[in-house]
Amino acid sequence: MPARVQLARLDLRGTAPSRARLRSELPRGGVDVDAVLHRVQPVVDDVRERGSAAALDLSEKFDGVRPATVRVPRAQLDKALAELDPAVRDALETSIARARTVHAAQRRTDVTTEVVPGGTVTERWVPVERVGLYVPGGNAVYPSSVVMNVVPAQEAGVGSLVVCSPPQAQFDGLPHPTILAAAAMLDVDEVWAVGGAQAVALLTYGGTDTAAVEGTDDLAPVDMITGPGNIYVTAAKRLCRGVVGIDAEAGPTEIAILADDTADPVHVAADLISQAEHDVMAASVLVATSSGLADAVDDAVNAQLATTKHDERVATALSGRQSGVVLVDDIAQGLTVVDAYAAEHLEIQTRDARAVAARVRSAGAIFVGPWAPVSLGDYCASSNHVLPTAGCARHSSGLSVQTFLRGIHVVDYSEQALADVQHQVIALANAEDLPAHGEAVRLRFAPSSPRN
Ligand code: HSO
Ligand code: ZN
Repeated sequence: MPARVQLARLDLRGTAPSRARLRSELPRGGVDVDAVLHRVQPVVDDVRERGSAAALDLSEKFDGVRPATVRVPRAQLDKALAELDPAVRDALETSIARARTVHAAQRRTDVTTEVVPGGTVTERWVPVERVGLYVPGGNAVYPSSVVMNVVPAQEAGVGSLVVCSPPQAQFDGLPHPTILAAAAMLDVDEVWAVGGAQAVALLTYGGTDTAAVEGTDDLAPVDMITGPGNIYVTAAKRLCRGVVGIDAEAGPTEIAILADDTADPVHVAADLISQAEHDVMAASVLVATSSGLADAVDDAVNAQLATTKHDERVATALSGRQSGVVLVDDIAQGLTVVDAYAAEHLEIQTRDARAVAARVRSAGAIFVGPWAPVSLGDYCASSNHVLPTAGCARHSSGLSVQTFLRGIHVVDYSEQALADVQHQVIALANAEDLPAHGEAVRLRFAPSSPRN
């Protein structure tokens, strides 16, 4: 069992820290994606040149297993679903049905604005055509992430979906059976057994799968890649971005809890531990208005560490520089801190939690009051669990139907509507020294124009 864990403390009471100081002093981890780019670039280049043959070689090298084919045969998806534990199947059904509820409500309708009589602009929402959804292997198996990626894409109307997940030696080069079963439940029949940077590259550039039994399959490139992954996946996303769209560069998971003396320390400790369980790099941060609560949480964390399964991983995450307790004077200062931190997940465990939550400006998702732990959001709240990390919630949102839509402006003007604004267009074109822009309008109405 790990030694007693003491969450590092930052005492901001009686101070008015600037935004810059908060950014530099709040607990924060960070992975150095730049440091691995030089190792990932050759992987991307190899897959770009040799397609699935390279991906299979790289799987053998990095995952220790060479799948027979990249594309998982349909029969394997059906088999995984038939063999799925009924309790897990039932839970996934609940998770899928609930996720559909919120994501279906996010669909956008086209909006046409009549700017002037005869002149309209329509914002037309069009789904991305083909999307690749990355589901990591590693420490844990995440069928829930299949749900959280696939459901918004489907509700957005994406017609063509590929789920990618690393091949596992213990399953003869197939991805984990629960991942396959989840894909089957969601009616996704294109699953590729490939992970890491090679998966991102293969999704980006495509290839040809020489299947032993089924003939030759086209591994068509996608338009966009979503889903979290390890540092190599993130580095590959950075390298392929532009050729392909990406959702975000996901970092290790984070939970922040804003709590006052009404919070139950046992619940707070359990929630901090729950996300620390993901990864030794995961971040758990308590922002407390009461040092009594902070002490009680320390005790509760250590009591729960004695029985939690992944105790070493949790202890490492909680002792890391990315985790800790921040002591604040009051809720107002606490809100300044949580906004500066911009957590992936923020729990509000205070008096009047709903009113406090309404004042938060930056978080990937907010969990209000004692009955909305992050674990609920991870699986069954109906919200999405693919959320911005590393402070990116200051400028970005989690996965939603919107992620998979493009808003196309459709400009439709009559002759009169253009005539009415011709002088303004010409004046701006001249001001920018782009007279041909103005000419394109002027000549439509000039006496020398053949139509006049
Ligand atoms: N908390 C993770 C998602 C997850 N948790 C999947 C359990 N399974 C990042 O939001
Ligand atoms: Zn989680």
